[in-house]
Amino acid sequence: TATEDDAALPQFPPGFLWGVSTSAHQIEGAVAERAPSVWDVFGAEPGRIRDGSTAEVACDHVARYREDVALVRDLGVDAYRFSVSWPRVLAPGGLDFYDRLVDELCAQGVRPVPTLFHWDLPVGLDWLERDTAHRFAEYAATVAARLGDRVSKWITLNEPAEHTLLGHALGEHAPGRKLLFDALPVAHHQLLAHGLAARALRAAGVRDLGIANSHGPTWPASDDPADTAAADLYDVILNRLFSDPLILGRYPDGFGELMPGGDVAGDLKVISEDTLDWYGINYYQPTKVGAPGTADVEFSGLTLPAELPFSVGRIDGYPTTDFDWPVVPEAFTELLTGFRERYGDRLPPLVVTENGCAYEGIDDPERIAFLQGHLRALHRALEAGVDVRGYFVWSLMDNFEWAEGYTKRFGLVHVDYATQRRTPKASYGWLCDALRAQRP
Ligand code: GBH
Repeated sequence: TATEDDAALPQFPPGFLWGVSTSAHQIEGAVAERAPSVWDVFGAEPGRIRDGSTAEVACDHVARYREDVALVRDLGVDAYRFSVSWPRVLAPGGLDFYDRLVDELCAQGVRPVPTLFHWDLPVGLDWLERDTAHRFAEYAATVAARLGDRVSKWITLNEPAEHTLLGHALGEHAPGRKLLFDALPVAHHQLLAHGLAARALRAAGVRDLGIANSHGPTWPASDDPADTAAADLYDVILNRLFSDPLILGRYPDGFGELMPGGDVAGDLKVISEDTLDWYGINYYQPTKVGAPGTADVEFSGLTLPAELPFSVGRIDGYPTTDFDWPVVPEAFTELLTGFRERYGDRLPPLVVTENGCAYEGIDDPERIAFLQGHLRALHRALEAGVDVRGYFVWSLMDNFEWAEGYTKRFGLVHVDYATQRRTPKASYGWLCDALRAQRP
């Protein structure tokens, strides 16, 4: 029928990797069984988390991982992207949990895809310190030694850009620093951590390695040169500052000089030489940027300091999610084709490591429309010749949404936090059917 056609997705290539994503701090709970992280400290400070909640229990996933893996299996995806909590690995026996999780995933026929750092830095470490990059590489080797017999696909870091911006420049995330441009060493040290960890993982035999970076097109507020210049700068800071060093081995003009360490050229070799088998993109929305003071200095509920050399404005004319982010699938096509245009043959295969939206409700037609629109947009990029190998929905289930606490729900599965009851949403059923239709 016409309705079924409307619901259908175009056919994706054979071997395209379908998955769902989560992260440790957002779902695990069981905080007493691990070392403290900067998010524990930050989350305990009054006023930091919108609903005054903590991630102490979250989805109680450490206790309920079997039920959660069954939900992944029943959804019919190939892979599950989760993160390993560095503070848990530091605790005695801390790797045992990931050992059990990986065993369970393998037993249920789901491919484990661990991310080694998703923002929950152990207390005592600091990304302003270069040494943290070396410590990260040692930690990566420890995890690979334990899980590498069953895990082939690895991700080093999640969104170093957001961790730099929100955690160290604007103070909206842990560790809560407001350094503005003085946060740049945090970017460099995370990139160096990726490079050093890649060396350690290569030595452990890893041949399927990626990073997950947040990216989105930057739309200038107008054709006015002041606006386009501000938009270019924003694009450099949020996008190219991270993708250029990884893919081209150099920083955008003017930024290498601002980085710490004395041998930035040497570091760039470590960052870029044989460190990626594929490049992961987390996409949520485009951003409209203008000269300072031209747009509202408001983005996703946070007010940008007026001294920044750009301002971020509302994108009108599109539906919005509960986060107030505009839903713009065509910007996803633009982003993916833009990567291909910018990097050409130097671009590794892409994997979409996160894409999703916040909406209330177990009956969630908006999420179905979002996913359908974005998967069609991804398919258009494939047709245009962009090599995209996989797509992971953020998120498997509702979880602790950082500074928003439990007020934003990104899950395909609803979580009732009072009872920890999991209920698949309408979007879960839709994706399950859509994936079945993809199978030969
Ligand atoms: C991801 O980060 C995280 O990896 C994940 O842990 C988190 O739960 C998920 O997304 C949902 O938030 O300039 O107004 O357009 C967030 C990705 C992308 C969010 C850029 C803020 C900019 C807002 N970020 N976006 S705006």
